[in-house]
Amino acid sequence: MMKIYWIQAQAPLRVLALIKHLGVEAELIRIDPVAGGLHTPEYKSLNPNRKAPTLVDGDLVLWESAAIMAHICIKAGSDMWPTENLAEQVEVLRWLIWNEGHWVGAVGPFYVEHIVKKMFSMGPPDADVLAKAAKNCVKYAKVLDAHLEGRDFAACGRLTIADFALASMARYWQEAEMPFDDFPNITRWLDGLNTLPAWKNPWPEGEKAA
Ligand SMILES: N[C@@H](CCC(=O)N[C@@H](CS)C(=O)NCC(=O)O)C(=O)O
Repeated sequence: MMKIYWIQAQAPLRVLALIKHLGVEAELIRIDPVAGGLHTPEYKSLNPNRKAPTLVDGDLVLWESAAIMAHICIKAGSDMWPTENLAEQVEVLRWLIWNEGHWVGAVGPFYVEHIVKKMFSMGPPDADVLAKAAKNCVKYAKVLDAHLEGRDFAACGRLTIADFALASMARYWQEAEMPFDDFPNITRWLDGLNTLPAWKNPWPEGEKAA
């Protein structure tokens, strides 16, 4: 059985939501980052970045949540990572790359200041950081909002792993005070994703919800 090492944070959240959505069984190993669980020699040998998630499937050790999601889809035979229509695969790839290259940096400061700091008792949000982050967030929110005009999903006209990647920080937009009030297509798309039970509650049974 696949093993997935996770912490309660947005990158592992994508993978946990995916396995729940697809009904894929995996051994879920929760790491406590506050207790140094990402910095043990054992974990470092799996993931030299000392980040979560990490997937172990037989001899395969894989990190980067987008790659992990693609691997899970291939194993489960899910077209949330298209493998038959390669034009579709390129479309999903474009949004996965845009996410890591631009969107994470655009919404990340809001997620960190409001959500991560609260989760790990790291003090109040830094207003200066947030004021500086607003312009970049709006710049890329405009791109995504325009793309989502008339669309319910980021790529291929259906749910793909691109949605889970793009929405894992943005899902917190209200509590994180992301400046999305003028971007109704983004908030409509996020509301739509929340109708999926596995997206709404991605955490394993019995684990404290974020
Ligand atoms: N691009 C990576 C991001 C991994 C990452 O940054 N994980 C964060 C949680 S969202 C983490 O492990 N943070 C703990 C730390 O840096 O100590 C992915 O998608 O897997």
